Amino acid sequence: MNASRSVLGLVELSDSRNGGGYNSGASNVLRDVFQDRLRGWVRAKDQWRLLNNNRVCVILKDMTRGGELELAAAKLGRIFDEPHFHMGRALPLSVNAGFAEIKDCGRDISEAMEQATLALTQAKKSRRLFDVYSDDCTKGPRDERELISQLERALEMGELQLYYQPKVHAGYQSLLGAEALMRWHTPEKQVITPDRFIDVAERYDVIRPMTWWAIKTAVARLARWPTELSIAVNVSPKLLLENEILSVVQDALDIHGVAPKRLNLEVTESIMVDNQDTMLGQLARLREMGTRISIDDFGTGFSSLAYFRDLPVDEIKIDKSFVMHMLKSEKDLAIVKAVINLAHNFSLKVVAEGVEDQHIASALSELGCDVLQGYFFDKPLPVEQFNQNYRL
Ligand code: G
Ligand code: G
Ligand code: MN
Repeated sequence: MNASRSVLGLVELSDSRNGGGYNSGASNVLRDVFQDRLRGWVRAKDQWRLLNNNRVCVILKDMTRGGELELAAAKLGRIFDEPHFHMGRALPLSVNAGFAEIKDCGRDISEAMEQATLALTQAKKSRRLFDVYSDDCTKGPRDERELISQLERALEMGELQLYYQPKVHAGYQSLLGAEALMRWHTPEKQVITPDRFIDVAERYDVIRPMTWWAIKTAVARLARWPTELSIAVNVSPKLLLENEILSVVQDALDIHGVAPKRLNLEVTESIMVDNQDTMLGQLARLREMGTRISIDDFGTGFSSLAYFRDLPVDEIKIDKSFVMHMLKSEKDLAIVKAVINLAHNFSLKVVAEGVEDQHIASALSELGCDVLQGYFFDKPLPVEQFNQNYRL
């Protein structure tokens, strides 16, 4: 593993200050100022080239992985902090940058160029100074151990956040609550979704403190939301093999004085694969405490009709793979209908996930589905945004 790397950066001067553009005289001046200041930023060993009047491509050589890129980006910000004074007028300057690692050292930079463009777009969209492109193989942890220690640190440093995706009443489309979905905001200002870390976290036990954190955070949130709203937290089946979850849930509810029925725990069907008795026992205890239990991703695992008879649960969530295509695929529609009817016969509520448009929402409502969740209503949102959208 090489300790250093070359990074391609795109730096763009924004020219839309004060609502409009600069006049052409000023924009020529700015182009010169832009280049002058960039010269104060790059090091002798770096290469750079003007792509157009307000965009440059930079190749930063020998960047170590220990935060050197972030330091360089911070310096870029400082260099453009001061406005430029032209004929007695202050011209504000502002830049955005996108960075990407050059994997194929020195030869083909077109891929890095594309990735840096994506990062730049992302940075502009989110009004950040810079963004760094990442995917599973470039940036990010080299191996699982590294990911685990990063996750442990992330938890300690408060880098994990719960995003909230609304669950709405199928008939009235009114807000019933939300599913809490974890996001990791890294110091490099990336937002990493759980598909990149939950599996590994489960294998290495760090899932335990992460889940306890999620439960406590969700319950604390419930204490600040109207009492008719609920929050669902995803719980890995293996945590049902131990008693600890019982006290974590009970303590959180007691501390915040939250009614247990407002906390929903989502578990996948795999609870029925191993250690059935233990898991069912724990679910029953959680339910006796008053919390609600949902079976998540229903239909994708080893679904068995016996679930309807044996599982101490309140709600079934039909997996989005059936819901998303139910208006194009007769078979998916048949599955959705069957699950709704069967669940209702056992007095279980049915949630459809993956509701992406109005047609699917109406169809589900007509089929008697109880609760809807999906991009049609909202993506998982940071809590501030959720509160704002739903006036909480
Ligand atoms: O938005 P989405 O990409 O958020 O979630 C991807 C998957 O990660 C889902 O299957 C979801 O169940 C899982 N997930 C999200 N947040 C958590 C969490 O807090 N704990 C566990 N165990 N799984 C989660
Ligand atoms: O816990 P579960 O596996 O059900 O997690 C829900 C996952 O589904 C999350 O990754 C969430 O971001 C995603 N999701 C939620 N609504 C939609 C949707 O309408 N369409 C798609 N494609 N994914 C969705
Ligand atoms: Mn879920």
